[in-house]
Amino acid sequence: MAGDAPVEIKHTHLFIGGKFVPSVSGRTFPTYDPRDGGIITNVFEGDQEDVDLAVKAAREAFDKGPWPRMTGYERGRLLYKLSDLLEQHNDEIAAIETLDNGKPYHIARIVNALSVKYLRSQAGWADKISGQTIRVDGPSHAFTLLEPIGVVGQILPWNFPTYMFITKLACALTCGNTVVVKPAEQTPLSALFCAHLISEAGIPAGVVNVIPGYGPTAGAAIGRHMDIDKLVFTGSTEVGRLLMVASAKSNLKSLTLELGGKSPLIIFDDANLDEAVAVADSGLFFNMGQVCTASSRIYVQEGIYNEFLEKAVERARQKVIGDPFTPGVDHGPQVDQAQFEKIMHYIALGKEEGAKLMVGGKRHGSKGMFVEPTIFADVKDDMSILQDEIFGPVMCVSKFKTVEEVIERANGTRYGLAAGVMTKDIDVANQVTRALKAGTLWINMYNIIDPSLPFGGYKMSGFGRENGIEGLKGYMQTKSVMTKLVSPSW
Ligand code: TXE
Repeated sequence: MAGDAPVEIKHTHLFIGGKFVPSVSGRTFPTYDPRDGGIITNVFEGDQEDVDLAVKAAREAFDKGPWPRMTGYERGRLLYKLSDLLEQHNDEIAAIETLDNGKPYHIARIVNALSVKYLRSQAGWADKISGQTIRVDGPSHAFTLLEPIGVVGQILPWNFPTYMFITKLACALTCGNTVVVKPAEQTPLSALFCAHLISEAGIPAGVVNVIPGYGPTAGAAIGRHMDIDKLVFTGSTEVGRLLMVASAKSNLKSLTLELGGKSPLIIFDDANLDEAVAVADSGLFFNMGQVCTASSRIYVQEGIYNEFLEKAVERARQKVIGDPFTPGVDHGPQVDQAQFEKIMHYIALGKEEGAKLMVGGKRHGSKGMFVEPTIFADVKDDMSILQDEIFGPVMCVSKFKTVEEVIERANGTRYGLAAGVMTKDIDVANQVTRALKAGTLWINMYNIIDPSLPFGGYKMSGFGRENGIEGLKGYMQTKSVMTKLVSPSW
């Protein structure tokens, strides 16, 4: 057991057909504590054969089980029960997440509570989603049925392990689908803990199956499976591309892809400066920069550029870095060695390419995956640190003069997940909002999300939307039905 772990790990098996089982191969893999790199525990490692078993269980639960057949009201009731259980166990789940992922414990508690809100919000739709009656040209009565798609594969990232697990389940289950989920190999523990609550809530066996394992094995097996009807993925653009190819080469399963981002936050001269500094700070440094919507390109208008930098640097210096279980710590370790090294590589590249290092830039301490909050100024548009997703605590600040100029520059990456604008001028805010190519736009705020709002990307940040009623549509298919009428229609 690594470090000082204030939570006992009870679940390390795969969860298939309502039971915790070992992997077919008997193999396990370690999951690491990012505070010191030590092994927390070993988890059974799923592969193709385990995915096959999980898909079989999910298929059976979909084709023959009560889940898609029960009324929406009953399904919603079970999901509310699950919400209550998740809420009751929030402290324990948050502790598991902090141990496995490294985010400060108080943040894990807040984010997990937010995911319960998402579950409740979606569950409320369970008995309200319905098709339409449609007037057609002829003596027919026509309507549409909204039906669940079937067995859904979900491949998750490690940055918000519980939130990702719960919010993706919320959409899929509300509509009556069954699922096979692969948590990220870095953070399998909280999903396995939640699996036992899924049984306890009375959600039938086989509706949710959890297969921890690696991407190229368990993940790829989900991607190419002939009996998975839909695939939902959050992760890198590179793997998103592989999954599209896998779909094309297997059964053309439909995809929702939420991929990387390099989101601009544009701060105009007239913005409230202190507020702008605070928004930029949390927009980038929240969760140690491991957020798909992180404001990783900050464009500041020339009139306040120097003052903004001064204040942003001061704020970054004040961050309390340390053990994420220690109260008062707001900056923990990155999730693993690979991410740590990726970030250090980009910091070196930033210096090499001529960006001005204002603060940070080093490892914090001598063990664990801690990176100092880092700010680069005078970053040019063609530098790698302004084009690539670093996914770490590295703020890149650039100066601009005019609205037209900054719109063009802000749109100048392959990504389009989110963007923000800080100004008191409503006309400028409207102009920027409409001109930016991004799935979410924030005005005078950043990184605030809500269960009712659809979420997803433009360009290479992916396609499809999650959450809200639009998110549910991605988990349903439409059947058109016509009935012959013997009397004329009106
Ligand atoms: O992502 P991967 P990684 C970005 C971020 C980060 C980079 C790499 O820039 O630094 O991606 O992170 C599974 N077939 N994001 O390597 O590999 C994998 O097991 C099927 C942004 O962790 O995309 C895990 O469950 N699945 C992002 C999931 O994909 C495969 C969040 C994500 O891993 C697979 C995470 C394969 N061949 C990373 N290979 C966001 N949008 O929030 C891997 N996986």
